[in-house]
Amino acid sequence: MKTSISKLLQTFIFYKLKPPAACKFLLLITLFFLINLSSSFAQTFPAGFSQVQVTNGLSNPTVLASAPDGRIFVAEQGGKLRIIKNSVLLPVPLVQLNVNASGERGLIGITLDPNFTTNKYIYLYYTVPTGTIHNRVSRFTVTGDVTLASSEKIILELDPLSGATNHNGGAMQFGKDGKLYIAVGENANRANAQNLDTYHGKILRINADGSVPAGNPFTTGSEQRKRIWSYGLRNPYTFNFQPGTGRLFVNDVGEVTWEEINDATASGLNFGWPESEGLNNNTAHQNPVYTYRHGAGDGFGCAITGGVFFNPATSNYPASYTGKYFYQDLCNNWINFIDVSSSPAVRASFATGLPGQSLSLSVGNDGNLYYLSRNNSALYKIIYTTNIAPVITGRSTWQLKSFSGAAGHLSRECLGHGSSPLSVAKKQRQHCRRDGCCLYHIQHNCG
Ligand SMILES: [Ca+2]
Repeated sequence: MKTSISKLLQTFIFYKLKPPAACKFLLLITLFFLINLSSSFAQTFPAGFSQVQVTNGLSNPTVLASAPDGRIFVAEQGGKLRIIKNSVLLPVPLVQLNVNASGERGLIGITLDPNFTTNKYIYLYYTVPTGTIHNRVSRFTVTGDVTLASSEKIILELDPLSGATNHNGGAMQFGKDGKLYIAVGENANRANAQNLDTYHGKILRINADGSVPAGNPFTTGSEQRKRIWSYGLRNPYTFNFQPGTGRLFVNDVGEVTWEEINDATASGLNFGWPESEGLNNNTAHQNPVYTYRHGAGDGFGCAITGGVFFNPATSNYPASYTGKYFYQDLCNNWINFIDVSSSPAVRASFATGLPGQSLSLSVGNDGNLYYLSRNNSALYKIIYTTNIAPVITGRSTWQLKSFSGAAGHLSRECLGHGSSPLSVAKKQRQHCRRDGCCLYHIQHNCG
């Protein structure tokens, strides 16, 4: 954070303004512009939106989770669960697991217990490196900024993996029903997706202790079958429940043509893989809510790596974004959103030119979108600031070295110095740029 901000604040322009003839109070509007050093990404956002790097220094990040206490947990593929606390990446991981991190394996899933504030439970999805290599879901208990490995309680052992190291899934989240939903990839064996006697290629629904809950679609047969919620999936790397409605959207990474966003709210649905992909006429298969093609450019891609309903408890984003489903792609460095109130869902652009290999798009407790970039080993948040045109009403020789702030409060402030000995009576932010730096309206006593 400190590094990124200092980089952003290296350049400014200030205006010298002459005082009016008669003045009890001089209203000084100081305007400055920053050269956006991240412009090499040529990022674009809607007016008022900009991106802030929260931290870098993450090693192959795979997924993030926001805690109610404000901490952000980021899983590193190699087995460390890192903590970002007050925008600082703590050097000591919350927990470090011994994992197999070949290909797409490793520490690839995290979710917090709905009662995390009181029970401190987190659930991790990782690849067990010894014996028969397989993915496992375990619960750990957090104590402060530490999780003792000895607190591990194994919740569910998934089926053995083949030699293929890809298509592991990993997403987990509790539903409104208090059940734990788990996304499992088909382990690069497409037949797994339609085989109800393997966990591979499925969305699972289990009790928090791993047992089979009431209400699943298949009530008899193998242990795997009884835990299946939906099937016909290839690599559901991420999914998300809509707050309030409990609507469940699963982002399924496609093969060579289509990426899918599937509505898995209802039980027992077959999303078609490998018999179909994208929109199709097979009535046995559930068509995606939205599907986009592989290819170059905004709206096209290679692998859907994040998707989230934008329904935060509070946010300063414009209300028009509430209820939209934001999603991202691994290859073309964009974030789009769809309006799911219409059918078919309508796509809209949101951000382009983002850092490469972005994933785990999430809504933070502060009402901002967050995501990870593997290329930059970094965590980003997307902020919105009101866009009020500056009005220059006075002049002075005040010099601003730099100011920056986030919406609603002065989160970072690097005050410069004034060449005139004026005392600031009131400072009010007027406008924030997309790079996170703001213009302030400064009223000071000139008498
Ligand atoms: Ca499908």
